Amino acid sequence: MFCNQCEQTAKGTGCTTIGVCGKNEAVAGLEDLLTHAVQGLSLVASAGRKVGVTDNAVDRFTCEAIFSCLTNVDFDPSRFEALIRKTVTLRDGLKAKVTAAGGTIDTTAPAATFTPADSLSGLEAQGAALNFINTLDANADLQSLKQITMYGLRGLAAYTDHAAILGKEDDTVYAYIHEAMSDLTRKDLGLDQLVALALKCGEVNLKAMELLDAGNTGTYGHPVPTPVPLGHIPGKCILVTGHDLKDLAMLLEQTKGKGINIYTHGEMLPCHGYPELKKYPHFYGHFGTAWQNQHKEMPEFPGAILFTTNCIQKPLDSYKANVFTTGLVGWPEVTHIGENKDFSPVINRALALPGFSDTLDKDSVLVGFARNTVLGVADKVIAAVKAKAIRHFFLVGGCDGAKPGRNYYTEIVEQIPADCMILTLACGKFRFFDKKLGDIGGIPRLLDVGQCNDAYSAIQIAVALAGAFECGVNDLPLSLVLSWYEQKAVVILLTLLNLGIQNIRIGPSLPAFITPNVLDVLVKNFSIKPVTTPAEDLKAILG
Ligand code: FSO
Ligand code: SF4
Repeated sequence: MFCNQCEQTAKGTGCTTIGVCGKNEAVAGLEDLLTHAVQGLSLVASAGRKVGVTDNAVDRFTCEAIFSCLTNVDFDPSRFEALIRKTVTLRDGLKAKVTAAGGTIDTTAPAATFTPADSLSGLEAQGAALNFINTLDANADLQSLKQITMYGLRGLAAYTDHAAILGKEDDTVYAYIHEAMSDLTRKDLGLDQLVALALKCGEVNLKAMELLDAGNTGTYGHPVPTPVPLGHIPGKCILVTGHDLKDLAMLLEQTKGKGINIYTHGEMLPCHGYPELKKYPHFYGHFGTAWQNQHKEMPEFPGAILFTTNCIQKPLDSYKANVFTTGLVGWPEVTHIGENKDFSPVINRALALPGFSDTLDKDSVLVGFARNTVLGVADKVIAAVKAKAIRHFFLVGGCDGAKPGRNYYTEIVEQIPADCMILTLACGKFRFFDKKLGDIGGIPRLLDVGQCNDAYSAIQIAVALAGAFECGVNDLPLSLVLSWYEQKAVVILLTLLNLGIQNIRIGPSLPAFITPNVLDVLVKNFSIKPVTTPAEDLKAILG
């Protein structure tokens, strides 16, 4: 196997025998084979669009298949087998429709005519033999650019899938995904064209995140400032992790009046700010921190645990029987809640487990500072900047992970001077989310914008501030200090670059799939820089 798509890749170069994430050789091969098969489906779908043939089932499925290959989503070989077979069935069905409509399908790429083996072991062998990343291009820089787009597509597919679940779709997004997956099979694209393809991924992702924002706020209301307890109360309990608001809403509805309290974990924390979710009295508080601490935290949780999107790690024996997955997440032998979203097995497990017997009074944290709330106090913020009460804004956001170098993010937040505001989002905030950083003129200094996908909200805040100050986003007293781990962060970075945002600092280390020459292009065009030390970076930013 070879996989280097995430930040924790082995030795900073690539996982070759087993993934640091727990992905084994079989699953790595199946992911590669699925990606190859989806390229074939995409070639047909792109040819179809040219003659007016589209198929929503194909569009939705394409995103599910691509999202399944994102880090920490699915580790179950049998689910990949089903996805690969369905890809080929859909491809062949669509091929017939496209041909009947007069379309021409380019079958020179092997992906267009790929035939899956009859057995799971046969598929695993096909996946291993594929040597997928090397099929992208023999030239290291072109391969690197194609990898950037491919990983960006995984993030884009995730957000597109989340939005579609809430009924928000746009054909331009699906069309790009199919076109880009097809383009990854081409060998005639040069450096500039592949840079453009990657930036286009960022552009389309802004649309996908806008759709998701509309889905979340349209269904559950705009988040409002809400204190979230970090302790617990006596009673049976369920812990929900991942990113899916709809799964949480359905679980809250199904647990009404059952004496079960619902706690969030990881990226579900911002859900407490949504009016249509916080209205449930049994939606109590937040337990634990970011995804990489689940082995330490989940054995301590005395109830059932539901994983809704990505971020699953191998469940330890001490709590495996309490774990359930839904949506695209999967782990072999863990009970999966299918599309009917009947959470009875989760509820029954929670009722069978002891739950909390005592009250733990701990601090609370404030969530709910997405665009509507922040822009609601924009006049105060602008006045404070003009009066020099606010000197600078920092967006310290992105992913958390296990590396010791991630202390950088805790330290920089601690060292940012008291006359600066800090916006944060995604799971990286768990390094500092419970710090008491005070306020400036009644506005808390630390504002939690939300999940990783709420980067859309942060962008809207920056654009609105730029409008108010009649300048460009790059001219605002705003610095972005980002952390990355997986491919949703890759696509968000592409979105920021496509918007022309300069001087982004990124860490804790640069992606293994970016070659020195490609990095050079990014540095020259966007002045992107790796993080150094908090003191040095603050000095460079604040002068
Ligand atoms: Fe991922 Fe990063 Fe959202 Fe985390 S982009 S790792 S679980 O911030 O949050 O999904
Ligand atoms: Fe390694 Fe990350 Fe790939 Fe897992 S997803 S195999 S940890 S590079």
